[in-house]
Amino acid sequence: MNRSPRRRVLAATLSTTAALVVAGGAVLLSAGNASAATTLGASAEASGRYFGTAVAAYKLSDSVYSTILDREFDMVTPENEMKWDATEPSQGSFSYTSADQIVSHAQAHNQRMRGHALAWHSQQPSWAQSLEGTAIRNAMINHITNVATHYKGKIYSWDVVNEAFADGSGGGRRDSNLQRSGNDWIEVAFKTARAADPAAKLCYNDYNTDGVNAKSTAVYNMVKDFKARGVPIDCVGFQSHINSGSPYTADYQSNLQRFADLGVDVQITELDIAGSGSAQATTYANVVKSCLAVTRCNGLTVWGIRDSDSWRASDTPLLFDGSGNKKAAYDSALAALNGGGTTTSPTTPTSPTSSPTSSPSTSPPPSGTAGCTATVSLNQWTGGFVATVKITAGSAKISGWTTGVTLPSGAAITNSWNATATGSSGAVSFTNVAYNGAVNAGASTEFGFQGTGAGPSATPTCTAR
Ligand code: G2I
Repeated sequence: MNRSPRRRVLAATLSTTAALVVAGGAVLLSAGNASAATTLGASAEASGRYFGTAVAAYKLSDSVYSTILDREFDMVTPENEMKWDATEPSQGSFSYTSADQIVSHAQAHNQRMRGHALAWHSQQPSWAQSLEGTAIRNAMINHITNVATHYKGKIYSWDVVNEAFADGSGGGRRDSNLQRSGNDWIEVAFKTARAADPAAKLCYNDYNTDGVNAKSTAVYNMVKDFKARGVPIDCVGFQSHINSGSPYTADYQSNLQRFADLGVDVQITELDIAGSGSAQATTYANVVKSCLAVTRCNGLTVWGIRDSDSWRASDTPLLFDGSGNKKAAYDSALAALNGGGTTTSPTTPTSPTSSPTSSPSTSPPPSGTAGCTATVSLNQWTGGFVATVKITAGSAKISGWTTGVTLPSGAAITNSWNATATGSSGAVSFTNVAYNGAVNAGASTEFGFQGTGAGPSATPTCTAR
């Protein structure tokens, strides 16, 4: 495999995280009880998800803050440090000190990173705010290329474009210098990010899109169009800043699901819920349950740790009080994570399922039996692809897996992660690495690979040990 040093660092980080989870699971099993995990991150990982938080670099030296961060969370979003004004304060001059500090902390504590945000009308440096037309377009492309390249291999998912749609009933784009550069600025941003870091999931992220409404439907139509035209988009972020003006609604889950049905992952990216006591706790549980009920909901991120860390501190919207104590909302979110069980059985693969004659059997074991199944989701562009393969155990825990894919003629694998590949063209098999072989009944794990040419079109085979 053509693995870069950065890729190895990431793989090592991920492996340690997963090993801890697996080890934890083994302990629980040997104890012979159904004890649930006791932290947000571990509980989310039991269903193949993450639980993250926004982090401010200057708070990492606060031991109350960092103790909670490292105990509870397995995903980190820099609250401001990766934004345009922070990373390119003067044109062409890049500054990564604060963001790098957060990435280093995350790597040292087995946490993955959500990158936030590459292209946004807000928090642009003053030099960019004054640009229009071709000048802002080229500045955006250069910015995305530099920042996504700097963090290549270290980012689980990027908020490539943030908050590009207008509020209200019109369902249109928000006016900005980026929008005035041409309606195609969003797809240009996604293509630029893909070229710079092909392995990162690329997300569109917005607020007031947390139920079915004119704004979320406008985003939905854009994602549908992007998928139809092959614009590289992998996920949609739902910020979920919930308060009386933007409440949790009964269609929260079905809204997530309709996006997932387009063939993208969904993520809760900036969760905070104004309020206190049991009302707040109930809403936290509802949001968590909604994510757990959607197979392609990868995880949740809260927008800060303690209420006092929140950008809306007076709303007391987070899971820990100002002293770092767990609130009722924390207990409720944790209980929902533990009660939510594992991800549901695999869905129909999002890739076409033509069956080349060389392809091995593609029939999964019938439900209710042991073994494993595999599904692949593909992001393809002219000349290349990234494949994410999800392995799901059947009705019994498995201790290892091997999955087979058949690449079309002319295609070749250039890189893979979280699995060991045998072969690089034609029939290729992937076997678990040390940390992700054990998969509990009904639970899932993921690995990925990247290649040139066209991606595999048939459902992968899966053999369990
Ligand atoms: O506005 C809330 C969030 C909405 N979605 C996108 C997020 O990126 C956004 O985050 C917030 C941060 O939590 C705030 O911390 O974005 C704000 C700016 O739009 C951030 O506030 C800024 C203050 O406005 C600045 O005065 C301050 O210098 O934080 C900066 C760094 O502390």
